[in-house]
Amino acid sequence: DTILVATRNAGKVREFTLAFSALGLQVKSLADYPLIPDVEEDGETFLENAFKKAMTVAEALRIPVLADDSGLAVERLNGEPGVYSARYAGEHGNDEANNARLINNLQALKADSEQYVLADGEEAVGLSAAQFVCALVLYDPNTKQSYEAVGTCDGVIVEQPRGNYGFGYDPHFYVPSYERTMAELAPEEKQRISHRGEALRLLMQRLSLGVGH
Ligand code: ITT
Repeated sequence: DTILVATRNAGKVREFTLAFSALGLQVKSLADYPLIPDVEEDGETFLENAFKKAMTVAEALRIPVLADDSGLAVERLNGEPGVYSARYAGEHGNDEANNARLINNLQALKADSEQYVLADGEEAVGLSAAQFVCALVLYDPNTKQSYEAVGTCDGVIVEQPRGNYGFGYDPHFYVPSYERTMAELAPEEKQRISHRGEALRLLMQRLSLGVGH
């Protein structure tokens, strides 16, 4: 069996593939449907955007679709970049440019920084508390039912990037309880504590209980 995730983000695809393989499900993404146009993400919340992505693609293909809208909310930036996380450095930005903008904006505040200990005994300069958010919507075009879930993960933005796992803002997202950045956590570990992992577990619960809209 397969499940279609309406995303063109390769990092998300890797994480969903890992999560769904445990359930014997194969993941397809919009990389397998190059003719589906990009859905404009003009919602004010992660859930609105996830719903729009899931419904648009599901109605076009007439099959159930899962969509993920996610991002980073940074306390000292009043919740930015939020729903603009993917476009923080502009429409044609990439992870590297987004991370550079994030660190520059925080350094420009010249706010007090804090020291955090890393697992190898090194110290990291913490610039602000932050939260990852992931909104998931599964939409079934046959019943017009949708199932939603939101997961969060708390951390600290650190100045120096560390780690090679993950994607996006992971190298700058320090998880205090692990004394590592999200990019230093193996995929299975990230899934256990991440916003996406939490949202997925909640979604599965709601699906099995039939709690949809
Ligand atoms: P799709 O809309 O095609 O799914 P996208 O990359 O545009 O892909 P979003 O609009 O949801 O997805 O933007 C998510 C942004 O937040 C993007 O910049 C990601 O790098 C970042 N992000 C989301 N989840 C993350 C995670 O687990 N670790 C690091 N960064 C993450």
